[in-house]
Amino acid sequence: MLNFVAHRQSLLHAMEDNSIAVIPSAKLQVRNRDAEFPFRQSSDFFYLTGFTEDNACLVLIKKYDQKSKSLQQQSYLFCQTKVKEMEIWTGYRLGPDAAIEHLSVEQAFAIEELDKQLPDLMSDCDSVYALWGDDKVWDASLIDAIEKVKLKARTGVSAPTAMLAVEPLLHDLRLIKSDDEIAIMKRAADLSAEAHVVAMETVKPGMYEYQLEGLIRNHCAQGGARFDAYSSIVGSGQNACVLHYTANDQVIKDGDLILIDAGCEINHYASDITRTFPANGQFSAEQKALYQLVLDAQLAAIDAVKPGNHFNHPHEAAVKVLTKGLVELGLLNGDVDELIEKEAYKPFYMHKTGHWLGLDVHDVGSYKIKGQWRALKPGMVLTVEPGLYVSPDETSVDEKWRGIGIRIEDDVLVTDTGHQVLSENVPKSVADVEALTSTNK
Ligand SMILES: [Mn+2]
Repeated sequence: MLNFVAHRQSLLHAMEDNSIAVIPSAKLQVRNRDAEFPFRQSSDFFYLTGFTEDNACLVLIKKYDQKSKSLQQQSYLFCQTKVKEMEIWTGYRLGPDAAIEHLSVEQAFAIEELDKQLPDLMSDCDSVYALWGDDKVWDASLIDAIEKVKLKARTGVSAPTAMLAVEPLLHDLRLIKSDDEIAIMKRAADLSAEAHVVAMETVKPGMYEYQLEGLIRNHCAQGGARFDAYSSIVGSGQNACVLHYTANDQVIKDGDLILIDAGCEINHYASDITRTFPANGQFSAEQKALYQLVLDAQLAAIDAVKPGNHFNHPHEAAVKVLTKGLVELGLLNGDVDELIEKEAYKPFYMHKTGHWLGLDVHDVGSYKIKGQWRALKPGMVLTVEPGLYVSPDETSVDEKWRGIGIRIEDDVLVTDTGHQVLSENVPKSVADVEALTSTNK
């Protein structure tokens, strides 16, 4: 069970004395005209409440109480009230009364009360924590509330004097996952892994890319995942060289490699897996050589995930293997160390080797602290995803290499002693991939 109360307590603990934090839910987003996307809660709001309705706001207060002469920490939730007619149209609402018990907040009110109550709640607070800059309308309403407190100055009330970003505190908490969070992320990775295997077993030249996307979506839904963690990338042939290809509307051809970057989310936690495999069950010589190189780079990078190393160590390990291999295969010429220094690999490998993973697929948490790469610590989860992409127009290399795009991505947890690959259940050796993709051919 995720412990949202503990998440709030940790944030309150990190906040300055005499401060208030105001964190809104996500809003419904329009897809077209009056049709909306399915609602997805804001990750920050979910982390602190577990509440999945829109039109809500969490207020955390850490204030010195004159009566009890002690520092009081309280959580208030503002949410939609229960209105039968509205619930008939848009669904069940928890309502403020039930919220107190269900979400273990000290008080809960109708969302319409928020503007009225904010000036009182902010009174005598020195600072206001918020996600400043996320939403200009929201920013304006908070500034308006601060102004209203200032107008009460003659009554002896003092107004906040500092507007602070809540992100450094909140996102540092989110960066280190609890055992409960890790258990959910493992389930998401396991389910996505199965879905990738299904795609490999089913692929055939002549299928549309989006049909593989549909297979993955269906498998994850049957396994209990309502949503994908992000839009799936299914790129066949040279489409694999487009890093964020999501058109997924081309026919898969005999001889194509297919790059699938897809992962479901479970209870708002993401998985993020990429595999690249041959449509007809057999790598060509060039495809196999580049694939093996990316795999070697990925294994070296995964090896570098351990406490004591920093975030960029896996990237450095991958770049070293890739550059050396590109020289051996004749795609680059020169001294390996000099080529790394000059970033000569960049036409073929232009992205970083990974990112934090959690409630968001590109999860929060800074990558550097005071200019230094962040040290890896147990409980962090990151992706390890080197690739090689030889553009169809890359005239500096022999024609036989052009149009090949490969990426291999796994989700890796930092443990006390090293790492655990959460997505280990998708095979990736050349032999295993050829065996899987040869099924039913
Ligand atoms: Mn990724």
